[in-house]
Amino acid sequence: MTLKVTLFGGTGQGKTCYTLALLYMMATGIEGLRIEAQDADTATKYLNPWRDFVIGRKWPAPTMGRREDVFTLYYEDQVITEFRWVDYQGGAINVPADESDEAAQLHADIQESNAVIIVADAYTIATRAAIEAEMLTSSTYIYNLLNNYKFKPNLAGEGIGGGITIALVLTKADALPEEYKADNYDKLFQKTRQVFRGVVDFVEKERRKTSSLRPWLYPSAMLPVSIVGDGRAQVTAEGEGYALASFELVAAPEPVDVHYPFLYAIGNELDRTALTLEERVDDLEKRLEKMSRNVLKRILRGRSIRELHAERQQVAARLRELEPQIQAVAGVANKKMRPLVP
Ligand SMILES: Nc1nc2c(ncn2[C@@H]2O[C@H](COP(=O)(O)OP(=O)(O)OP(=O)(O)O)[C@@H](O)[C@H]2O)c(=O)[nH]1
Ligand SMILES: [Mg+2]
Repeated sequence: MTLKVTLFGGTGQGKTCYTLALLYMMATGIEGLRIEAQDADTATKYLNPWRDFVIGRKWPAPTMGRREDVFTLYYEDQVITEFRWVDYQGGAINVPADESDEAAQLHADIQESNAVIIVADAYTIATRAAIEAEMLTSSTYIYNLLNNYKFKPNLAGEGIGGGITIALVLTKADALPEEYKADNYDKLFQKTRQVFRGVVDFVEKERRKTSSLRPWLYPSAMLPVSIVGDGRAQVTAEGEGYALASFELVAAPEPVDVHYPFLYAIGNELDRTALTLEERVDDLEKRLEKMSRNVLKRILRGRSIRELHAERQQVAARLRELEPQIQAVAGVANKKMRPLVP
């Protein structure tokens, strides 16, 4: 039984830093929820670069390719779900699926995901012209991928599996100019909605259509986070052209708010499991058969569509059982996050 969370975003947006901080924070547990890596080696793989960051004050190296690991989410001593966490090199977004295995895999990951965590650099959003920020955060590419694999199939009435939870993580918030932090980040949220308007507009249109009786198909929210904490990193060079701003750590890091987007993603998936339970195998078949061979092969990984359907049903049923226990925790994240559509 696995839930799938795919983390992606443009080059240098802070995906790996966010992952390291999140796994570190959640390893010891927050409000009863705890993440455990599948094996000791996986834990070490994430803890080593985190140690080099905290003690050596060294940022992690840019990601090469794609990295997928299996974790288990616990509430107290109970297993809630396994989840597969996928971290991508930013470049994978900007390449067509028929030209690169990496890109085809990303497309498959998105189609298959229960939730996506989109990582975008708040400092870039705040300090660069909107049109440049769109290119640097890859917001248009991200919209394009979500549109093809999640939005469009759903609009065509091909079943409910098309919905998805979207958590937008706005990284490097510690470095934001004061005016972007004022009024609880009001200016940052405004500019982010402009930069990500493809996604925002889609979610807004869908929201108007959805009846209040059904769980929301596209829960979407954002939150500024920092893995270092206010005043603990300094800009060493402003961004220009393709180059993003660079930062130097000047004090021991104290991560801020990193766990909320993750809890939001998991919590909303619980709400949406009712939809997955309604999904019919022929709907899933119809949807998947339209996909390019290259992408479909990666979604199925040797399983038949029927087997995939059975697995999805199983995850949904299990999550439903555990819903009351973790709803309280997810509720806190829901309050903390800012809706993408105001
Ligand atoms: N000030 C500040 N800078 C950050 C923070 N998180 C990341 N950075 C900066 O952003 C850079 C890129 O972060 P990564 O996590 O490597 O970015 P990525 O999205 O994984 O990049 P690729 O794997 O190359 O696509 C870091 O080297 C830091 O300079 C943060 O919380 N605060
Ligand atoms: Mg990375």
